[in-house]
Amino acid sequence: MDRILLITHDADMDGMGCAILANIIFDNLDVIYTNPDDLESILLDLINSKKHLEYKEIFITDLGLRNNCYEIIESNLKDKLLHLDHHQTDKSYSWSTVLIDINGFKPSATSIFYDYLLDRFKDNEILKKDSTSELVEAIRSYDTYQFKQTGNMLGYKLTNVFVNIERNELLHSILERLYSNDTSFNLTDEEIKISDRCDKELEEYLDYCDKNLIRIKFLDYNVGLSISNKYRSSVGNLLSEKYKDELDFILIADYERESFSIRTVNDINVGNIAATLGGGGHDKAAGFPMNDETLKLTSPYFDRNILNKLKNEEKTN
Ligand SMILES: [Mn+2]
Repeated sequence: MDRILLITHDADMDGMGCAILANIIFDNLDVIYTNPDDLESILLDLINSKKHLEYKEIFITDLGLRNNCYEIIESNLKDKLLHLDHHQTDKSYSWSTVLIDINGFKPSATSIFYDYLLDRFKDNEILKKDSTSELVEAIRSYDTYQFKQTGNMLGYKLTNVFVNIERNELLHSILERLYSNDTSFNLTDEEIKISDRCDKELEEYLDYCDKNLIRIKFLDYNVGLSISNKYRSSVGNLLSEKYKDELDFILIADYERESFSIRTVNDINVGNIAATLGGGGHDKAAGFPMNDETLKLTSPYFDRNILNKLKNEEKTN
């Protein structure tokens, strides 16, 4: 019973960064990629099938614990499980370390897991390499939006690669680079090409969203409504920056996910606005569900009819 299980986030490089680090340290490793909504059923399956008994240690990284996850772990897994994360929570357990902000420094799951492993496996040569810490910092600064201050674009480029390359292929290619290169972490020529292509696509998409931005009164705010389903953070941040004097925030109607996102660069807490509409988030970035009540607030510019029409168009394309 020397197997290790890592359960990590499937959506981005921060979740995968934890899998990369675990691969460096543990030989008998299983990895499950998932999202916060599905975590509870994964834990229940693990316990009901008694598979959890096969593991010496279980790590959960980059996943906020929702629903009954805290209770399930506390009653069944607390002796062998460690939860390392950076998503807001009001619960606290001895087996859970959640770090969000340390005097303005924002950790990500990969950086928290890295610090933990470095402390526990002090002599691991791969972990100690500059190229490994460079990779960790790139992932952290992109995942926490601190790349705006640090100017570190490597995490952004890696994310472009992440959405275009099969996960295990990318994981092994990154591991190979960490094993062979001591001083710096570099993208391959192929990855640079992929990232440049994404840049160009994004630029065209932002241009399209800018041209189609609808000015509306939303609650009591002057708002730019973008009916779009891709790159919501880039769309929201860029358009809010461009129209910061004219528009309080950018509201993105994401018809694919059936949710609204809010982004602003202004001094407005959009997390509070989203909370009054059944959602939540941070002060500059938040979201709330698309339902009859919230659709009414953007009608007639965006309503059920437009939503259904767009979803049908998407299907036939
Ligand atoms: Mn993260």
